[in-house]
Amino acid sequence: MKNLKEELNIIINNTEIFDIHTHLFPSNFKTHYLSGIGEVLNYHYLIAELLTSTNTTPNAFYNLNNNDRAKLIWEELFIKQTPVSEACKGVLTILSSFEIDYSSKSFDQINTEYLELNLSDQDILNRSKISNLVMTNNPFDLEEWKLFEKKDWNSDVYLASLRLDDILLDPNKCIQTAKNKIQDNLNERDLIIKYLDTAYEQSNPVYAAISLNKDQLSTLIENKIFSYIFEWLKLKNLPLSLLLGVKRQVNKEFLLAGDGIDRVDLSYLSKLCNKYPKNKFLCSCLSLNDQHELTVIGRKHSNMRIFGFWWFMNQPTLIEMIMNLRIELLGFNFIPQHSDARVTDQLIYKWSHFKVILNKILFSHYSELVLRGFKISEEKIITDVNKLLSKNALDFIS
Ligand code: FIX
Ligand code: ZN
Repeated sequence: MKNLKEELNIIINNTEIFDIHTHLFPSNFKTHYLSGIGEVLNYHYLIAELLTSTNTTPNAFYNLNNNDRAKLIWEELFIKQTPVSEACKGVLTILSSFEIDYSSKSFDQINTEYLELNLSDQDILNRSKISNLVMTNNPFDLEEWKLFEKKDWNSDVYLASLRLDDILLDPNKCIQTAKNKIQDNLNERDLIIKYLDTAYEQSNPVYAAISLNKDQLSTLIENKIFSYIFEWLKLKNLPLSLLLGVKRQVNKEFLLAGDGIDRVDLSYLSKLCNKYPKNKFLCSCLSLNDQHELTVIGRKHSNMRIFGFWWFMNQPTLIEMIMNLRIELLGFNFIPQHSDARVTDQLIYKWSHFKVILNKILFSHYSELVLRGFKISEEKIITDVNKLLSKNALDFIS
């Protein structure tokens, strides 16, 4: 084998990716599809950075249109300040990957050059080597759910997931939605299950998902509706993805940029895995505090699979440390990353930044094996990288 680092680079860049959690929609779903450098600059990670590092008030910011918001973010974070945060670097990665020389240019100039690229969503998926991605689909958001009435998009590439947060946040609204759609005299529990059945038939989801704060996690196990949902998920062989440790709206004025971290008690995750041994769980935790315990839980329950570095965890320093820990405790038996992309173009930076870390980490682990006389072949690396970027996720959801 040639130089290990170079070999790893080639294999990582040639391996197809299954992106297990995004907020993307196909381009034909025009009301929800987000793309382009203006939308990239409107990312809520950058909005939070703007609102906490400049004199711009949330009110003044949100009164602007999207174009003016992007312009302001570009001026404040990229021209007046040094764009050194991970979210800022992401924007620069996207621009430089298309060889757009952004230095001393205004947002309008960059936007014009970017629009001239005329990128389709499939161009971006091809460039990032994404074979499939999982959307976030809320069956109780009827506008968003209209996607499944349309047939002009590729459901082999864009896979569905059923986002169930609303059942905990607003059960009455969900029951009403189910009642309107099902038109049957069922009790509330059966209405929800029947509605989920319909949603399942329409969307063919690969998992259901829910994000939880501390209290929601500790009470999920005794939640009446969810006890039936767990039964239903088991029948459908559908994993439940648990996104743990978000505290919504710690600063309400920031809107989508105002969510923070909550402290969760992961013993409830273990309890769920034990109570529902035939159900499958995916899990990602938002706080660094929970990562060690989560990894140990990953060694104790074969019906739970750790995935990704969610949101505030998606920082290179944390990824490197925690991914090493995961490998040390679990081998390659976890799903190391998801993009959480909201704008299609973000796939470029989310995955290219991760690949740099993956290369570094695999290099150090393989080097240690070589020191112990283990033979690393090209074939072995291809198998491992494929597991990490695709197969582990596919196997768990199938
Ligand atoms: O709940 C989620 O799926 C989160 O990923 C989002 O709500 C969050 O706003 C986000 O974009 C994080 O990356
Ligand atoms: Zn998400």
